[in-house]
Amino acid sequence: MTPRWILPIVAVLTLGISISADAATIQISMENLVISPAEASAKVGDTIEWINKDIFAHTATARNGDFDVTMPPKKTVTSVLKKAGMVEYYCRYHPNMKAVLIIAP
Ligand SMILES: [Cu+2]
Repeated sequence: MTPRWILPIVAVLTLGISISADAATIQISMENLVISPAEASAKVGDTIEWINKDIFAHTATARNGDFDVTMPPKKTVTSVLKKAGMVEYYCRYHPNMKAVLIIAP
């Protein structure tokens, strides 16, 4: 039989490993005034690579104020997600550009 004290240790180890191994980089691109994917899933600690393929600037501006990233024309900007939540965001210059980022804790 497994001693009782083993289980919490195993749980902590598994959790620790999964947190570090899971930090991912997610690419979100803006091209021809469209954000894709329109809905992306990520986790706190993940890096978003915002890729602007257009010849004008875009922003990824969270409606709840959690982030506001500006992408110069033809540039890629990275940001790290700090807060969980379902965040709707848009481009301040082109408000028709909208997408959702679902950030797991
Ligand atoms: Cu824009």
